[in-house]
Amino acid sequence: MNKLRVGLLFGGRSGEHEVSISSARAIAQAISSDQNAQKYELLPFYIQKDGYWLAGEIAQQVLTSGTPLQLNGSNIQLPNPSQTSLPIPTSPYLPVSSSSSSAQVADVDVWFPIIHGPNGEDGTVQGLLQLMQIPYVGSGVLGSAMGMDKIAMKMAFAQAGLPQVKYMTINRAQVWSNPCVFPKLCDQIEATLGYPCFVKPANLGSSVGIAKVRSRSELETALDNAASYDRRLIIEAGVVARELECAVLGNDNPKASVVGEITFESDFYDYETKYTAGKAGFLIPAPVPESVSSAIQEMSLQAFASVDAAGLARVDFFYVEATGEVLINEINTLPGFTATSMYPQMWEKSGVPFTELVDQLIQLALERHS
Ligand code: G1L
Repeated sequence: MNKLRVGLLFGGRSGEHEVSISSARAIAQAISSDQNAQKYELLPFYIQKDGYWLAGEIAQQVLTSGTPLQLNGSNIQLPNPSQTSLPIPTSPYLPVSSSSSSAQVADVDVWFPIIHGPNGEDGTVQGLLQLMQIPYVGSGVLGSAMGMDKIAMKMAFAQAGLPQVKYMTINRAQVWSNPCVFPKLCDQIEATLGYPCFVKPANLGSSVGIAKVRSRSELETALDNAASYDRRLIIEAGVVARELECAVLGNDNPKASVVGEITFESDFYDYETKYTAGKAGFLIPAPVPESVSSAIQEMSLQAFASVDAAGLARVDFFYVEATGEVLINEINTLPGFTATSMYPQMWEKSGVPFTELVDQLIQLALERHS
């Protein structure tokens, strides 16, 4: 039987380059594990921080070492150093010309894209794979884009009747244009949401540009800063709550995992807390009443459908213990995927080990494509 060739696409131009490499390592191991090796052959494709695609030996080396390639090193000669633009299928950035041992883009039967779009706007990688007409793991263009845009996501949740924290959306022009308008905008935010509140760029993952603000001057600074990351901003009311998460797996009949809890000592779950060992802890299953976990599982499936997610997603919630309220925070269609990340851990505790999870995701990609 011919093995299915799995194109593992990782690295990329996003701020989560290193997370992508760690996730890809874990997935590569699972694909090469005893259980999966009879079915699948791994073809690694590494996208450097400058957008250059590398296949074969070099990509395998990055996976093995777990560290990014140094740019401008001896590893690669750019065809045109000034041309660091988008890698598209016809560009010299893709390994399409035959160099005997290297895998080719055209060899891939199914893509496993562990990656963000080039400018933080997502759905772009999925659009490229869609055009190639090859099945790929995870959500399509719409689901991926919805999952990266906090405003579009909240609109979908609201339409689905899912309870959320109070929020406002504003744009960069309102923050930057008229010095007479800006104080009124701040007044409105204070009146509607109060302090503390969170200022966030609408698009862009991994807590970049996010600030918790407790005063007018902090609000002004945070708005100005967030506006430098994105044209559209979102401001959310702060809640005193526990943070619970649920993993979803499937396409049209998705399943929800056991519920997990994130514990942390910092003020909120920021970039440093998220990626520094020991700063955050997981409790799986979360020690919450059964009524709370079943509500979360139900809401997770609704959220998954509301943004047109496919394959997998991690859905994050606030549990306001004082009132018993459960509020949806966000859906992540590109969750961290290292062996110790929350998403695979929640499935592990639900009876789906990592190797089987990777197998199921590939099968779901094929199912969705056919
Ligand atoms: F391919 C999947 F399964 F859909 C997929 C794609 C991307 C799973 C997880 C991710 N995660 C990421 O891309 C990352 C944000 C962890 C690194 Cl950039």
